[in-house]
Amino acid sequence: MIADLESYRQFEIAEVAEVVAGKGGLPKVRVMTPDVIGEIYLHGAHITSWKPSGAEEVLFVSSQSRWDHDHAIRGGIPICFPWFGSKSDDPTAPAHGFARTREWRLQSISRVGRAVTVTMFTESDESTKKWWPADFRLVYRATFGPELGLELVMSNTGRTSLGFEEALHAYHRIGDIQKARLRGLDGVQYFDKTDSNCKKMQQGEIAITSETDRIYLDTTGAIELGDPQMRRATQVSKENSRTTVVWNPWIQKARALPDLGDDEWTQMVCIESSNVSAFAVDLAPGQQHTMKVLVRVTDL
Ligand code: TA6
Repeated sequence: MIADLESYRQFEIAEVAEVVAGKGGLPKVRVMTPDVIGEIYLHGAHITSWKPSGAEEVLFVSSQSRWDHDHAIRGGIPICFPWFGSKSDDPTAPAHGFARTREWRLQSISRVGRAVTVTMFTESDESTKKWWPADFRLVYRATFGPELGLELVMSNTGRTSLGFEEALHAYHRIGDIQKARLRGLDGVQYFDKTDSNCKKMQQGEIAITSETDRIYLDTTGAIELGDPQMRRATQVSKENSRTTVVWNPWIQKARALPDLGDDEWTQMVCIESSNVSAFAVDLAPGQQHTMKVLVRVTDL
């Protein structure tokens, strides 16, 4: 189904940003300037491309991804909210929450220096309350430029306190998972989801040699992803985020996922700035919480 794009014309900036029909006819904002190319879908406020000038595409998107209203896009940066993974008190609830399959609303597109900021939002309604009783407003600001800046702003618009989890579940495109290394988590404790959630301690840099699914705890530091195959390094820094999830499905899990190509596990690694598990966020009525992420790429 091709979306009616007329209502988005008012937001466009000539020769900078436009709203077009993307894959599956889903509307997306396409940013194209001499400094950067970027894409974000209204479906899930889902970034699917960031390519600063002089660099190759930074994000991985699966060739098998589904592009419809009922499924999350496989790749890019899904927003997990208001719970991470399965919902503890309801196994029928959608994994990673409902934000990544909602149709967000476009609030504005603005140009700031060499960057373009796209702002989208979603709010509580009957369909969210089916799963989660809270009143909330979630605003997402994505700034495409020589760096990628992300801000997830959560407001408790209700009269009672609430608790939520959040993750920016970024799929980083890499040349070869077996050569990639992640630095910045040395000495940090983590839950190993591939080993009955055993609590372990990271020693040194991370090399991915099998299915990896870890929640690093109480960590606010920056991560560096070294990719000798693509001769680049990606730095991910963050604010107001106390957990980092690292994921690669490896062979078997990749085969089991219908929307991921059997061999694509070699070309991606997820680095997820988040507040999950024991670091879920509590918000009193009227309060606001902002998680910020900044991504940079440099040549090796
Ligand atoms: O972030 C890691 C993780 O929670 C893994 O356990 C794995 O399930 C992955 O997310 C993908 O989840 P999805 O629901 O998108 O298939």
